[in-house]
Amino acid sequence: MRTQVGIIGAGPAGLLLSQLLHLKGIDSVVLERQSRAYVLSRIRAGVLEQGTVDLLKTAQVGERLDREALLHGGIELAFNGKRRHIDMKGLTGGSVVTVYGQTEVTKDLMDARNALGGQLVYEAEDVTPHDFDGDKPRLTYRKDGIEHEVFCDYIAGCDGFHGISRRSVPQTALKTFERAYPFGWFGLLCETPPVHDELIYNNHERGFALCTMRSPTRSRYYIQCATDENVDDWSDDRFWDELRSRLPGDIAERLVTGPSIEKSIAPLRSFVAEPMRFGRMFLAGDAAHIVPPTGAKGLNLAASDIYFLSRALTAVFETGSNDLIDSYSAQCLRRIWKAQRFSWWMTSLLHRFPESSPYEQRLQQAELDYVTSSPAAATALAENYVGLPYE
Ligand code: RFL
Ligand code: PHB
Repeated sequence: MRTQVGIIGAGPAGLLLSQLLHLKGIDSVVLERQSRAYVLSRIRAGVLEQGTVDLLKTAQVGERLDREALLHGGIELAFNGKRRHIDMKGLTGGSVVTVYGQTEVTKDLMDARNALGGQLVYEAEDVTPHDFDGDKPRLTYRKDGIEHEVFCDYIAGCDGFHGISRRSVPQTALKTFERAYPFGWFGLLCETPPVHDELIYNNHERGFALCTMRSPTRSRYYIQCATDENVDDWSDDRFWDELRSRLPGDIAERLVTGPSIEKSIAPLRSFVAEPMRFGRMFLAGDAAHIVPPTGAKGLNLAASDIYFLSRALTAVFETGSNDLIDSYSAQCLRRIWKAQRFSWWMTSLLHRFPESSPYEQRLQQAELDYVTSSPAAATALAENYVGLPYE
């Protein structure tokens, strides 16, 4: 098989790239290890920056989003039993975020790719990138016991943190930066109305908790948990009791519980791999970087990488100019490191760290008080939360 861009991974990054390239007349093949149903069963992000929404519209997948998504102009921070509102819209001159699940984004992209005859191969085993340091890269994989080969001009590694593309690069060519946090997030999805019309980020002595949502009838809650916690040890009732104990009294009273649709635990990690280009292979999204979810930045960074990569590849194919592929890595990394900083800061502000001293806990309280009472500090939070500009 021959294509222009061979894409590894059918998560939001890979699908969005494939769709944007198609709309520019550039051909691609997407190879995904899992089944379509499995990809759609993963419950992840919920908050989209305006830049992400604009890019999805450019990709012609904004129709259902326009109909169903919720616009949020603020968030709440709760601590010491009090709730404080951060007026993101007011503080940023009108910017809002969009609440629309990653599952829905992925489904819309899959449907759009299928409608346009996109080549998506699910359950592709042993996908391997080859010869990307030369000018004839190729991908190999196995499907239903048969070996396949895809010849291409460029490879996009959009295969997430545990993917093969980053691991195929000689370790000497790669510099990695990492921080693992001593806790995870336990998430529960439920068909009940959200407890509040805005997201509530809760700092509590028993640990962080987040009240978020997918729609007016579907809510999503997270609680900070130990890294070795096991989902099977948590009945729904145990989860609801623990969540309620971490929420301000009036919110806890209003919480509507119900049977869980999904429960999962995710470890929290910060990670960056530099650079993001190796000859004719580019890394994008979680394949190159991970942020803890507290700043809601992971999916949004995957989208901004794809903005830069689709533009760079389009320039090469349309004009033969290498300028944008040459600057791809540096351009992405500037924005990535700012999102790394913000995600680390939000995580530090809101979680209970097992090793933190009474002095550090007082500092955290002072920071919460400052960020919710100083317009300058609140503006810094707001402008990062709604998303920094692409350029
Ligand atoms: P994905 O979504 O991991 O997709 C990668 C795809 O590659 C496939 N794959 C392979 N395919 C072929 N061969 C191989 N060897 C392969 N190895 C892997 C995988 O099966 C998969 O289908 O990466 P992508 O596209 O870069 O997208 C990144 C986002 O998924 C991620 O950053 C976000 O989910 C992070 N995130 C959030 N981001 C936000 O912007 N806003 C949020 O509110 C938000 N909340 C979250 C989150 C992540 C969370 N977890 C579970 C870590 C909340 C949570 C709890
Ligand atoms: C979500 O809705 O899943 C969500 C929202 C905000 C975050 C993380 C996750 O910071």
